[in-house]
Amino acid sequence: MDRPGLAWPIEESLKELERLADTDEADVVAVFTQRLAKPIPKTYIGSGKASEIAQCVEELDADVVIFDEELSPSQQSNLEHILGGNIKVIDRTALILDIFARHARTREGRLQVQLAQNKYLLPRLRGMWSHLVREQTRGGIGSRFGQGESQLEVDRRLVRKRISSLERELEVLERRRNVQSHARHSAGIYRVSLVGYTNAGKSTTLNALSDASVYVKDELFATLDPTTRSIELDEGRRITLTDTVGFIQKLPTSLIEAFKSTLLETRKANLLLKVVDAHDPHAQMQLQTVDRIIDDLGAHNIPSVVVYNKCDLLKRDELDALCAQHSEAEFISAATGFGMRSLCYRIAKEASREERLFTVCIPFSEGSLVRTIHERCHVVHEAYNELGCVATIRADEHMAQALKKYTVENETQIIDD
Ligand SMILES: Nc1nc2c(ncn2[C@@H]2O[C@H](COP(=O)(O)OP(=O)(O)OP(=O)(O)O)[C@@H](O)[C@H]2O)c(=O)[nH]1
Ligand SMILES: [Mg+2]
Repeated sequence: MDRPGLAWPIEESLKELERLADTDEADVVAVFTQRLAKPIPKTYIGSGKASEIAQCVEELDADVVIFDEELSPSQQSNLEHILGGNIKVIDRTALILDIFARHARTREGRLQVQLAQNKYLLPRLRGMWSHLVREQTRGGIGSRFGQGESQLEVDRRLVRKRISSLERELEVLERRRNVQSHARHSAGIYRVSLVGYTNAGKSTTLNALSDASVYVKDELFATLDPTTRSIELDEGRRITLTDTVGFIQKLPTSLIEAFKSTLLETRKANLLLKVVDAHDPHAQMQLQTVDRIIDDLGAHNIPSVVVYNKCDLLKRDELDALCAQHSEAEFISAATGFGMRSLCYRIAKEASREERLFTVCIPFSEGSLVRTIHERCHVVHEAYNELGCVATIRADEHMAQALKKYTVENETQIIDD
């Protein structure tokens, strides 16, 4: 529905909805728009438009009508009534939930999707009854709702019970993940998170920078579960790089709530790489959406670098213009390797901003500490004397505290001693 104040032009939003439908293996046979000042409370669209859709649905023998914005439970069932027959009416949220259900691989991912589905389902149970009964014969989009429960058992009480049990299970997994991420945090390793619009090339970038083999596909929401890899930059510094679920405009609130712990991991990063598909005509709108979601997650104070990916698809003059416009950004092609060295250099530069320079003297008895310093800090100068290894290093505050007892004012002090 086209109405004043929409963040995205309606045609663009509908094109994206088509891609979402395509990812969920549905063929789009017709597209309708309506210009209204605000939605009609009972049926979202006007009655004339609803009859027009009903007629087209019959002529084209369509199975599903997808609305680009979230419908209230009553709008959904009223529309089904008007459109008649076996037509299923779903909204963008249900479609995205269905894609997530297809793509969830890990236990945590599956539980998060089930939680989001059940939260979406709860106020819609009455309307869903007719869907579910019809599902027995039709299958397809939306049929993954209420997984594992017989249709007759689906009532509010059971769904509420399921929601609390999913929340409990997720809490346990979250605690476990927090212990792992705390271990990394206390090890003082610089953490970089890849964030960005879905399909921008985050996973491809992670694969290009590490030996990861994260699933990459030209479809929306290929990645749901976060992957972290430890990589060594040229100067010997170790960092972790995390790839996570992509963002989209109108990201359903039930999904944000269910994926909160995964999304909030972003807040623990030292640096955000905002990966943008430079070849997408809507790159800037996508970047704005990403920034809005980062704001909502409370991660806006984390230093960030915008990384324009897929530069191999740009013509030379397009790339030059983009570079001129965004001099602070990085320009890469994760597919061809273009710009990757510069990106690594930039990460190292950002990491060194949080660091200070100091000198330590590590006694010979603490040989393993010298190895740790090489792994986690940037060693500017290193020499050995009779006391041990004297190294001038760049390290973050955390590491500086951990090495406090070995810190010396300057190298001459050691030599004089
Ligand atoms: N030409 C070109 N294609 C790329 C590049 N980087 C990624 N792609 C393609 O873009 C598509 C999406 O890449 P992914 O790495 O899966 O993107 P993502 O950001 O992880 O996407 P989601 O996990 O779905 O949010 C795939 O078909 C990739 O092969 C690039 O630098 N150049
Ligand atoms: Mg991905």
